[in-house]
Amino acid sequence: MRALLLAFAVAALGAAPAQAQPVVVTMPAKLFSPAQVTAVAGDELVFRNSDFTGDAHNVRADDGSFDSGPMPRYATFRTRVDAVRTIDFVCTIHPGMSGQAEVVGALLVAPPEPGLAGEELALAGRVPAGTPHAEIEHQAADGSWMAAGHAMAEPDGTFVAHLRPTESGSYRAVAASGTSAPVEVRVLTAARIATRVRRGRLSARVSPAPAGVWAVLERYVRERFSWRPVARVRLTGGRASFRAGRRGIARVVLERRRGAPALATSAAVRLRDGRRAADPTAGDMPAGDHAGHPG
Ligand SMILES: [Cu+2]
Repeated sequence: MRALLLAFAVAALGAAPAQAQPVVVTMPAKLFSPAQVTAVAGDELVFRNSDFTGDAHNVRADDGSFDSGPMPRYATFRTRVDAVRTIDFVCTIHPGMSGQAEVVGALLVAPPEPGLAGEELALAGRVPAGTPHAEIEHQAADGSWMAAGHAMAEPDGTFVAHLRPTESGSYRAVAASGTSAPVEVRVLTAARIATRVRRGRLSARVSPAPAGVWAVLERYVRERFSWRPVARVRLTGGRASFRAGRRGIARVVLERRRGAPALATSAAVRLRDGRRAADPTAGDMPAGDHAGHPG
């Protein structure tokens, strides 16, 4: 079931065919493989007798909604599943040869890796082919579901919703056909970057340490009044190290890929002694404490 969901996610992120997707179950021996499948309402279940021994099989729904009749070797049986429900099916020839199809109104898949708070995350999913869009809902602390986003669906019902969650939580997709099972979206709290300067090297330590992130060394260029990236390394075990020299002001920025918005930015430091420096580009920001507020 998990592998199937991931396959859906990949399908949702790639090119989309313009029709409902087949959900394939093979019969490689006296068993259904996979024995548990998830289909979206309107999908086609496809059963294939792939048993090389030459045994005939069949497939019959317990609720009487389909019956393939005898299926010789290499035979295929297709049936559309429209209503949201759980269908138990068996091969009547072989005792114990059974499986289950869960027909859902919507599917949602969470990213396998946690993101950072505030970072854009893609949640792939599927609604019945021809459904124009899916709503994404987030579970609030009191257990109620709140609108969290919206995704346009491809003609085949696949969609990708882009969210910027700030904390871990449960999400689900909602369409006219029904609601997906909730998925857990994991979000790491905003990363903090500590820096240290020693003998012309600037070392950065990031916690919590996200996976698949680049650390970028930026130098302040006075003539341009701006920060400029000068080196870029993979963050490994939460650490990155740069040859930075001993002059000027530098800082470290985390990014998911080149040019993506910064996930976190360190304080600016003087390379001469590693002391914290005021960020020269933040000069117009209110700094320090105010004596008080009027009124
Ligand atoms: Cu059988």
